[in-house]
Amino acid sequence: MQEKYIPQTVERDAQAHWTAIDAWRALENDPRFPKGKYYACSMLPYPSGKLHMGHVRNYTINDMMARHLRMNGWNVLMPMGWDAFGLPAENAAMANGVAPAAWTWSNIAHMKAQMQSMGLAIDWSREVATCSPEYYRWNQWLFLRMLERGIAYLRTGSVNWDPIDQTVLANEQVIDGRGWRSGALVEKREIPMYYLGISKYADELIDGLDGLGWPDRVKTMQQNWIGRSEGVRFAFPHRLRGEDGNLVGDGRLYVFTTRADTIMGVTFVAVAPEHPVAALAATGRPDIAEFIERCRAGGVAEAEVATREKEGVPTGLFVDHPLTGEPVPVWIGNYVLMSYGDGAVMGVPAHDERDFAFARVYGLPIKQVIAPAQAALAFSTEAWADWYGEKTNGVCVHSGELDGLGYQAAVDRVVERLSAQGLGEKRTTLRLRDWGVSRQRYWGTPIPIIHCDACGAVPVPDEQLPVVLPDDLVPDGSGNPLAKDERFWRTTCPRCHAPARRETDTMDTFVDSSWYFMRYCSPDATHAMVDSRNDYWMPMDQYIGGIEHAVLHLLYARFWTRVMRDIGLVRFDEPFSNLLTQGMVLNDTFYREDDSGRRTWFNPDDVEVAHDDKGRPTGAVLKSDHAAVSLGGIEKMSKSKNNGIDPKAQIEQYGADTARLFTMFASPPEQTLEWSGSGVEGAQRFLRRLWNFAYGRHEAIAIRLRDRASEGIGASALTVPEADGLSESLRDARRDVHTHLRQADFDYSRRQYNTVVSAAMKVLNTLESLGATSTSGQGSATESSILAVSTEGLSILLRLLAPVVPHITHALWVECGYADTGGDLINAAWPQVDEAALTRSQISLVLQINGKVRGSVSVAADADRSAIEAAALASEAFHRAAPGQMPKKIIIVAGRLVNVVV
Ligand code: ANZ
Ligand code: ZN
Repeated sequence: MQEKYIPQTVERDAQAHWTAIDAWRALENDPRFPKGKYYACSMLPYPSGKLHMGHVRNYTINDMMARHLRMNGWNVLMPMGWDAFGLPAENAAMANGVAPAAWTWSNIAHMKAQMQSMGLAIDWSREVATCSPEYYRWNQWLFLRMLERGIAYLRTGSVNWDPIDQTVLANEQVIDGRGWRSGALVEKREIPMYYLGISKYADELIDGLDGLGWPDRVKTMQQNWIGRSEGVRFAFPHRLRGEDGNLVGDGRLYVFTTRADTIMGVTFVAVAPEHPVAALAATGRPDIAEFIERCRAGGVAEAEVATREKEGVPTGLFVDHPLTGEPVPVWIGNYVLMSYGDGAVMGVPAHDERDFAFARVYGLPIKQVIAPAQAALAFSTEAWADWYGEKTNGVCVHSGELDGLGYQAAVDRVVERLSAQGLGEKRTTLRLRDWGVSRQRYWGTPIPIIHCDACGAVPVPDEQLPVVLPDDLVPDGSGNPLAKDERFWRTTCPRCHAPARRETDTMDTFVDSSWYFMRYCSPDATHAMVDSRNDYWMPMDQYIGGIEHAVLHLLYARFWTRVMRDIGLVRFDEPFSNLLTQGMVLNDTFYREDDSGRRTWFNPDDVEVAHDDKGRPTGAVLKSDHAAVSLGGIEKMSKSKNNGIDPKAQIEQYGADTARLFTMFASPPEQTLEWSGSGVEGAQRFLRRLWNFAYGRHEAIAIRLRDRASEGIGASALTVPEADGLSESLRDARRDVHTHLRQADFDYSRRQYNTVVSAAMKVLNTLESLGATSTSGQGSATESSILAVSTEGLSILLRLLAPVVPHITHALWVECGYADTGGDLINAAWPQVDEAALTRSQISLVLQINGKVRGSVSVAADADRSAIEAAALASEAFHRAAPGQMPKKIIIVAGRLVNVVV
């Protein structure tokens, strides 16, 4: 055995060993694992080429879980793959003139090597890269099935158009009205796109959340995103006619409201700029046309619409109030979304905050129709007060027959009146829109459609799948290169065989991540998207990833799974039974500011920080020039703040085990983690201590294990059969070890890995305190007992730590001889708590005489009152402090003290 801990060799050897025995290949129904399957998976990374600390943390959590469960008898699957399509590859291509395919594959190779250096128990035989035709052909195949069922459909939609990147942007790619990448002012455009009908699944997607072991906040985010709201849809009748002489919308202007109880407070109606009534108003009115045009610029993102300055124009048109028949003016409002409800709202400025703001800008009447539950609150038209919008507590006022009614009663009465006239009914409205999947991008899954002049949009026949994406194109920033690549788009119509043109749009990359975790289960299925192996592994038992995917990715995957279910491919509804969202990794930031206020950020590695005696940072200088830099606070590791720590460098310097130990120890998986150089050093020191401890005893332990094995004792060589005869201090030590083991078991089960590590550290402290034995361990009876307890203790410690620091524990398991009888550590049975070791046979009570501490007495742990009294009076301490005295009273505090009053 090496005297010194050299992580690089230890890790290389352990990894080579696991590879040689193909340790991580997961097999369905593997008889070695009686507890059944456990599928634990991390969200697949985008192959940027470099691991960052967020990855390290994510995968270590996953690995710790996987290894722990495996040792506990579970058949664990932990796969890995690459979310390999998407914009960054195109951007890199433009910057470096290299094809996205080549760039992506070389990044995958780099990242895979870095991952492998972490020693993760990944079954690489199941690796999936979403940019490979074997994978994305099934995106195409399922898309065609969705087309057949009407789940996928073609529609013209209003989309965010980035005029510089020449692409449609998702709402979340529009930031403050500008393209997230280009910074260009986003325009609205109408283009034909394919949509997936996720909204049909909305109820299921909400209701299904109930049974999931997910963080509540993620469930809430999904609920809010779907935004199911119960309200009333009704019409304002009118006599407005279009240029063709017909009534616009059959003489009805529909609105959706969740506050039908406020219907008597309507002082205007506002329609979206894209609404047909707005178009009608614009005929012959250039001022209105100009306003509508102005609204077209700017994103369609809701958050943006909600916060923008309220602006509008009066149309000069009127509709009738459905209950009173009074004329109500129609306005065009920039805060009304065409895509929500009916694209029109009843304006109730007294009780809706947006309407209030709008009415204040344009001086529209504000009519109170709800009185607060607390009579003392007054209403004012000057400023908005919180209670105006309160839904459930007020009662109707100034509302005729509704007066005095509460929310629900008023809504019911209004619905009764409206439906009697055939003007309205209760209605559930969704915020969720169908999923537009067309992207005018090269690096994605080609949409399998052929456009024929005669036949229209014709699906590519299944036997022609996959429609292969050419992998040698280099985008140049001027639109989609597929549209310029004749080899790709020139084809013949599958129906009439005339020359035709392939669709050059590709699919949103969220498609790729919607089912890759099922492909892992049957990665080599050539004739089907998934096969029966998927039924074995899925649903996934534990999914692990960042909170940034709380909404879209998880929602799309849940939808996609249901589509697969409806097509008969799977038999479950929910793909992810449990979800763990790991916290972010943070680090200090350092910067200098130039005269114009522009900041340059310096990597913490290049900075030296001075601390005060309480460890607080007092200042920092750049190592290179020794001049001061400013402290920018602790922030999420990011490129923009240059505060990332490169895992590769860390692993090269300290080894993967140190990086793993530090990230697991520094905080529980779901909390943020603050990077700390001294924390890393501490982790390394602990591993050195562990190594040294084992080094000092490995020969003796190995001999003991061999002797006992030759006596046929085998696996029980790890227990301490002579426990009864142990000295009190050795019994204490065993009790410590088993108590920490029990704590660690509990913490493993609740995934609180930081305290698992601290329990292991305490075990090492205990074992170290036993002292060493001679090499043979055959000396005195005491020595042999110490060796027995050490042998057992170290075997527990190594197993306890194996999931977090698998390399060093593997090496020590072998060096100390445990592997000779017990086999590989990765397959070792999880240590069992010895209940007998936990019970204390003797406990020590503080002895007080007249309330003053005079010493202690040792009694049996289960001693009763009279036994404790007798022990106290017989004790040496009592005779010394109060010789010959008679006790007047004896007070006992169970388990703690005995006080003799004399
Ligand atoms: C009148 C009213 C009075 C409203 C009141 C609210 C409070 P949720 O709950 O998010 O579904 N609304 C309806 N369609 C809209 C559209 N296309 N664009 C913008 N706003 C629209 O919101 C429902 C409420 O959003 C509806 O109820 C409507 O305003 C508004 F004291 O109607 B309410
Ligand atoms: Zn045709």
